Amino acid sequence: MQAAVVVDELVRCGVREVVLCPGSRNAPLALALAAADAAGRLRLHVRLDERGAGFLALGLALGTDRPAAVVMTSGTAVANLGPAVLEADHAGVPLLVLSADRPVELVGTGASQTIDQSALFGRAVRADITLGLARPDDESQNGRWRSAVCRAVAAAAGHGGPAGPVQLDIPLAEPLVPGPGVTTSQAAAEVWPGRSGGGPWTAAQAGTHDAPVPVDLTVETVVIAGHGAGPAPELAAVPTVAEPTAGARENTLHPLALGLLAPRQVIVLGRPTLHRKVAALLADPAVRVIVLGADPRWPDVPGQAARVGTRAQVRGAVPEHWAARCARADARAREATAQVLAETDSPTGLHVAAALSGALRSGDRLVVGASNPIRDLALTGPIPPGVTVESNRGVAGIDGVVSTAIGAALAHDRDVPGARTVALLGDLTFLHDQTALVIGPGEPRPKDLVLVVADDDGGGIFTLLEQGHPRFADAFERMFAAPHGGDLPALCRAHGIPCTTVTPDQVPAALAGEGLRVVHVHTRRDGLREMHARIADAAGR
Ligand SMILES: Cc1ncc(C[n+]2csc(CCOP(=O)(O)OP(=O)(O)O)c2C)c(N)n1
Ligand SMILES: [Mg+2]
Repeated sequence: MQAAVVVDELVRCGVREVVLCPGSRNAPLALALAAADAAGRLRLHVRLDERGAGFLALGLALGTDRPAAVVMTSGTAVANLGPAVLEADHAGVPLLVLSADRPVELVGTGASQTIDQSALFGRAVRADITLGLARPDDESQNGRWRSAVCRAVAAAAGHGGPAGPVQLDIPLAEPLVPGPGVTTSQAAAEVWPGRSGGGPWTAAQAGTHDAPVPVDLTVETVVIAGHGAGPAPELAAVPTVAEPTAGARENTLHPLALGLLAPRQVIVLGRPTLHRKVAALLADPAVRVIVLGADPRWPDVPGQAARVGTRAQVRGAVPEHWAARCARADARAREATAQVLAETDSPTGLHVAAALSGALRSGDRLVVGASNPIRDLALTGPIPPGVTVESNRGVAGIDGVVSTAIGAALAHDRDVPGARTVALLGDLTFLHDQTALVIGPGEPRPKDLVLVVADDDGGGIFTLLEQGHPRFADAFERMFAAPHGGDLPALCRAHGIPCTTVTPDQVPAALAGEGLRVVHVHTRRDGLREMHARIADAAGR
């Protein structure tokens, strides 16, 4: 009864995508979810690995813009949600973790698969709610359970603050399956009623906080549009350094162009996560920094922000000489990047990113892995307008990217028939989430998802960081690059996933196809440090 009530109320609250990881303690939830899936009230995805399942739900939430849930058994199964919960916290993604639990009196008794699950995710969750143990025939629990579900969904969706993860812990006692003779659908039908009309028990009213900040545009200004930047049409004329996930922006400025400019004022939208030149600018005490956004944890790493609000109330116009200087610096940086790429024979991740951005079309969804791929796209873009870009920039982990891409693709091709999702990721990122390729025969599969893997046999990004300096060459390969020497096409074959190996210039043609597939590109990282130095040098001249 309790599981049926919880699932019914989740649906009433608008949850449509649920990921289930099999177990015994969560059997009541599994059976209630199976019935809801069969009735078409939600779509269920069954996965073995809870870590990937969390990211799958995160991708589904990103793709649908509404809370998605992940359900697992007790013990380490719940702890495996740590990475996805932290990402959802920092990126503001509505992720509901429904953890089945043992009755509280079993904690600390030596009972199997029993840990203290309350507050397991600490301050990373927006709410951490534990349901009471079901008492037979006590219908007064119906409202409590339903209101708790509504509270959990509202907290995840961002009621009174930013969206984020929520844990709903559900202690369950034996019997964990319905009595003799009762089928899955009969058990699901035996549910205490929700509100008449099919709506939620408690409808949480949405509202917005409006805090305009006066901004004088006659000062030499740039906008830094970071991860999660919202629309800001009043700033459209201001030269903008946009991360790939910031959405389409007008008057974009290549990140390397910043070296040629000395803006006096910076307006930050979303959270800057990528460029060292941007970090240096935001740390410059001579620059006036204005941060716009609704998150109480506004981004201001060096502690230099002068004003914080939700939107700009602009005065004056962008001076023509400033707009022209920015446009020239931008063109210079773009030419320099394209020129060095054309001059470099050995294929790199930058070549793959350049080929890929040129092949994207409006309506595509692009999912990008951390490490070099997102930086390569930022340097080689521009990504065509109408492409939605997702990347787990909350904590910038290389974990869970394949699962996130599958979730985003499943959401995307469900909402937009014929829609394509493309992911770009490194080889280590791909290998880190191998279990994402384990998809059961009856499970919903992406209709059109192509994973483009730039395989430089290790972590190419480290060649660009301090540890990539030649003086650390003796330790570098093993300690940082961590080559795997693996055969990625063979790994794909083991999971029945088609994989083609191509060169960077063949990437555009290789994108065509259907279902889940991999496009594998051999790239090199040995010349990357020198190549980036040449681009930066040419862009700064
Ligand atoms: C979960 C997690 N573990 C470790 C790291 C540190 N890290 C950042 S980039 C990277 C290497 C990624 O290599 P790959 O995916 O092949 O991309 P490349 O840099 O080669 O383009 C590692 C290990 C991280 N960000 N997240
Ligand atoms: Mg790599």
